[in-house]
Amino acid sequence: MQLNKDHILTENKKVEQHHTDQFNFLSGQLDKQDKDVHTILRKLANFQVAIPSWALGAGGTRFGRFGFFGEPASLEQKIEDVGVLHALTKTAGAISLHIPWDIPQDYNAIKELASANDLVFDAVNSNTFQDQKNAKESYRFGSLSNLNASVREQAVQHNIDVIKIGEKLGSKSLTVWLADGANFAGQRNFQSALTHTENSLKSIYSALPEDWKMFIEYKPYEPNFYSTVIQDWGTSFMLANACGEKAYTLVDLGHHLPNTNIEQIVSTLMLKGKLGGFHFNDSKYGDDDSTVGSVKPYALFLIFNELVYGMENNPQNPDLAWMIDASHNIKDPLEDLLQSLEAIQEAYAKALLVDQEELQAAQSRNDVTLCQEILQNAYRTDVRPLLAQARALSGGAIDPLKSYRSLRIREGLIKERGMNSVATGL
Ligand code: AOS
Ligand code: ZN
Ligand code: ZN
Repeated sequence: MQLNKDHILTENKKVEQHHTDQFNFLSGQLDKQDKDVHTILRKLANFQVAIPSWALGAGGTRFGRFGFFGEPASLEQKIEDVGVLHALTKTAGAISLHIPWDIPQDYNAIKELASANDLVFDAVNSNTFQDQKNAKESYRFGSLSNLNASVREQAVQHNIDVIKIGEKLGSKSLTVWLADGANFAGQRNFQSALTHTENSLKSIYSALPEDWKMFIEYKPYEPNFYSTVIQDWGTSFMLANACGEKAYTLVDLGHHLPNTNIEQIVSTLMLKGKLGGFHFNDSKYGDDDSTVGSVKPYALFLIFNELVYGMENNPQNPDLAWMIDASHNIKDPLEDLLQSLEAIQEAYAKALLVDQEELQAAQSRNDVTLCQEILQNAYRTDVRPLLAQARALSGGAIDPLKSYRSLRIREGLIKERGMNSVATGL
């Protein structure tokens, strides 16, 4: 199912007049506030977010999985789904693969398909949280942290294999998320688990190509409910420092205990030049994988405010790898991703509206009220016409979700793949 430009242009025609009115009104307002609309539009168009291969089918919980009709059953179909998202939004120009769920059969064909869909390969993800068929060792009691050297070696080797697969596709980074931890108090010696993990990560790091980065993701709990070896940003930061300059911390929004000040974490890591990757989602309780911006949009804006500050003021921090990390039951996954992409761009656009100089001046006068006003004024601006304009200028849809529905894309996918296709790797 490939969307062509005419489909999108026809859809845009239907809403063009309304959009133009909205956009002209907003850009007139922003002009009066001395905001550079063109620069904002350019930044929005350049902001590309990777889609993980596992977000395209319905996920599930241990209580069940309710598949979604027309799910992609192969890597090719996953790439086509991301192609649809990118054609509509022009902001999803990358796919992130998970190995072994997404091992390509024919590398050239996969690369050609990706480039036909205008996609590049983002970070590759290793998997040492599930036992693989025919594997010699089991990860039941951990992988990189395991007490048994031969389990650790298998897990290290898997990560090296993943790097090799990524190299063939043109990926430039490896994301390591470890499920390792303990379910019961007293089960593991914390110090030996951490030491083994550090040494294993160093072995993986030493196999990293010169122009690659390694992202170390942290998470406080789940699937282990008593302790997780890499539980927080501090542990990840420490391990990244121990590995070397190509290793970075990865922040996943769902991986924090309730009310954690994530914007402050982001700011600290960027100051130290160690924020490498970002996984977007939203949550009410834990790693809920809810649609980005659906529960705490103001928190997302505050995080973006720090990201924008860091991108402008911290040359010591590299460009970030942005990704949506969600996989949920119930909704059409593509519609969910369209909503997430919109929420990300919305928070970014609002953060770009914050007058950093004015904020700094208010901060230096300790004018607390004004500081808050500056942030809230930006947050309360309805920036959606900016997003639509940026998309339209790049050839995307003015209203991606409406177009998705009116072009009956899901119906087309069901026709092609059937009602009961099952996404691989879930
Ligand atoms: C797990 O909770 C992490 O968020 C991972 O980044 C990712 O979701 C996982 O590797 C996919 O199963
Ligand atoms: Zn994640
Ligand atoms: Zn997660």
